[in-house]
Amino acid sequence: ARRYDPVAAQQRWQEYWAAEQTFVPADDGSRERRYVLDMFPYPSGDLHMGHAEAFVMGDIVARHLKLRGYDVLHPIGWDSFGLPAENAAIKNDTHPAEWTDRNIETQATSFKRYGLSFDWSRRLHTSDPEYYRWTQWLFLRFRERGLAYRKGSYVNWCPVDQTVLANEQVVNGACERCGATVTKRQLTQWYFKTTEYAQRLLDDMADLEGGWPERVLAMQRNWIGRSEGAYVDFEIDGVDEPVTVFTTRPDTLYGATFFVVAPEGELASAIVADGQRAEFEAYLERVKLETEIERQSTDRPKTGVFLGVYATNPVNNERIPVYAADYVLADYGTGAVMAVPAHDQRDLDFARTYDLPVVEVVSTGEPDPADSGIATPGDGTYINSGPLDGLTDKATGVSTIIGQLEEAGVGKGAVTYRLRDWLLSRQRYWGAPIPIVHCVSCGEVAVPDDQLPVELPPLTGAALAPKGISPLASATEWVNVDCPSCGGPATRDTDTMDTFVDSSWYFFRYCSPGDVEGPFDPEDVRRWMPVAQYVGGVEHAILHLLYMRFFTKVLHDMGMVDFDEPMRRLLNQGQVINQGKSMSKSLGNGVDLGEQIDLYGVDAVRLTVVFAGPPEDDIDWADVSPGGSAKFLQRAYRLASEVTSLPGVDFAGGDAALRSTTHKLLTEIDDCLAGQRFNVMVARVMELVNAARKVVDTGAGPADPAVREAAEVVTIVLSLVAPYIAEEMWEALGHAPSVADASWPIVDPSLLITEAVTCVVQVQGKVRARLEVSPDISDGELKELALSADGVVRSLAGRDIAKVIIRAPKLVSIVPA
Ligand code: ANZ
Ligand code: ZN
Repeated sequence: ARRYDPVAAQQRWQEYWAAEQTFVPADDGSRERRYVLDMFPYPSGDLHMGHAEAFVMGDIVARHLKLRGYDVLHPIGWDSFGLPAENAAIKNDTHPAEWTDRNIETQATSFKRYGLSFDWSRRLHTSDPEYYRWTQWLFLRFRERGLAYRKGSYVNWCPVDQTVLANEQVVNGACERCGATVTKRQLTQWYFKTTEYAQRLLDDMADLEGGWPERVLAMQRNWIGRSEGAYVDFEIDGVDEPVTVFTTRPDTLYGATFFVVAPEGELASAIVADGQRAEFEAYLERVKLETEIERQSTDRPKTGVFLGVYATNPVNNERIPVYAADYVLADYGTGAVMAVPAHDQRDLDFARTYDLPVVEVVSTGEPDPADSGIATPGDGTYINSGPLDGLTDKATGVSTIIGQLEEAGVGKGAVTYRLRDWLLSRQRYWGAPIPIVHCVSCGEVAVPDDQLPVELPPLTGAALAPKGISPLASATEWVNVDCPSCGGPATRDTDTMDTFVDSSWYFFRYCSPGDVEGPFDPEDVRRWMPVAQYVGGVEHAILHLLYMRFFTKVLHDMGMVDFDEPMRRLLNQGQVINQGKSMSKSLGNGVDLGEQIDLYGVDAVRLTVVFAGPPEDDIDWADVSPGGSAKFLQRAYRLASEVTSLPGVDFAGGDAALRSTTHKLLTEIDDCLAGQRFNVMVARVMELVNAARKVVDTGAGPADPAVREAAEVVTIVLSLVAPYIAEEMWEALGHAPSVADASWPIVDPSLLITEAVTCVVQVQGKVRARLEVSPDISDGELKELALSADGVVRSLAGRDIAKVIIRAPKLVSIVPA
């Protein structure tokens, strides 16, 4: 038998697939369409083991659907804007495109070698002007709908990258990209109004149940963070308008003993009494240096400053002191809280530090918080609470107070969300310029559509170095333009968009590559979308997956797409680790994908990744055996190359036991594919190779048609995981290329019945019938068969039955009355 040579096969089939456009969908309506999508890569160096795992999972799904007869769209492109390219350009005194394009070419070559069934004709790069023209176009459409706007506020600032960050990009108080501690800055920035879609983003998750991992849905739900409660208005001395707080516990209003506002909000500096201003401003300076995480940490001593004014509690007219304290955040709720120290621990800690009264209004049976220092947030009996006294039901307590507030016109029931508007301005170069011009007379003016794209001016090297303002500001010729509206002198907006904007719509573009009329043709999208299967890392559970859902909903409201959710199913593959740890340079435990491929071949590496465990689990490279995978592949190849019957031979005459094994394993393989247990699928293929091997070596021999049937099933199923060797096997079996164009084998249910067992049926101890039955027949089925058997019916001759003893599958004993 021939041996399989991975290197030659890899070369040969890559060329074949490209020349024959094997993986370019027909898109002619002759077959049902399916869209399989991998989260597109960021071009940071060559592909690594993580890519090897992620992309093989999507490839299995795409190849399987194609073999099942679907017209499959499986595109690839690059998320090619972003900071690392810019940092590399500064270091090497080049343009970011240089680093970007070089890495893209490296990755593209590796993707091709890795045997992924991509349609290369739809390839896109988000940094191409022809792509970001439409990113800008979409920004303008969002702005027309009031969904993109500019406002000044304190924003997250990365002191190393010298740019602002969205809340989602701050992880435990640190910059998601570089790990630097994030600080705050007052800046005027562009935002997308994600908050307007908060409730829909929550509600539509119902459609994703079952298709998306539960933990991703939980993370999104948590991030959106819906809270129910009430707004309550408090009069404050010397302030004309009442100040509103958001509370989840309006039922504890009688226990509010002081009032707290966020130090950095506008309110604090507006209401502070003159005598307290100096102290307040000193405090504010300190707070600005704190990180969000510090401010929200519960075990930190509470700090704050009295503002010299009092608020009036609307239900009992009690006057309570007003403080500014850092545990109240400016951008949550209304930036002001009524403090109920008896039932909120942060308020209690603050009250104890500043010697403020603690009034219990819910008696829970636990010690009085004023003595214990432990707040009691639980249920109990209302006390010291006017009309609520004696009541025990919290829901009634809440609704009673809300009713009272609404009647008096000093509050109302309310819902708030933790989700913030999406801050999309970045003070960096390598992103899509914001297509706005600032004119002295006209203000903010949109760049007209026919002047898009606003292309980046060609800056390189030191010109890109972070300086706190966008590098684009230094490109004076680019910045200074005529106002599109009045023709007067104006300047371009110098910020670029967060790269998450680019990745929020790329999947639409794949449906209409190269469209010059719009970001995509709605007709093309209607044909292909929603995406049947999306594959990518769980690190995107919040950022990307929330933003792209938001974009889809806006496009829906614009009438450009007719669905609300773009991805029906989501698979989060695990990570590849080594020796129990993430691979890293400092640990020296990195495994190089290219080296593994050189050593074992693409097929063996892919098979190893798939066989290692369920797709969602992490793979420890220390526990796997690519050498073992390579050996198995040689066994599979040998089986196919030894088959001597001809293609098209009638399988019916083949070895019955092997045929039954083939169809049983195929049933299980189908189940594995449906449940995405690809590792178990590989185990079943291995069993099938062994079963066929036995028949070749010690049974009917290689000419038996059942051996061909088994080898063909092995080849087709293996083509999902190990596409190169599968092509060679398909050819060895005498078929015309390519196995990617074969049809998925169909289970013959009649072959699933395992060797029948003979069941003896007795009437009064005498054998009256023998039945051929399945070994796993149920008692009920067996009884029915036995009672209707000819010999039994004759022998009973209409008599009643006293008793039927069933010992499935071998014996039924009938006792007549
Ligand atoms: C009075 C009260 C009594 C509260 C009580 C809680 C318990 P969630 O559930 O996370 O939405 N709060 C409101 N705005 C805030 C801000 N900007 N910064 C810090 N805290 C703020 O939390 C809502 C609760 O957090 C609100 O209900 C308010 O305190 C506080 F026994 O009001 B509560
Ligand atoms: Zn103007």
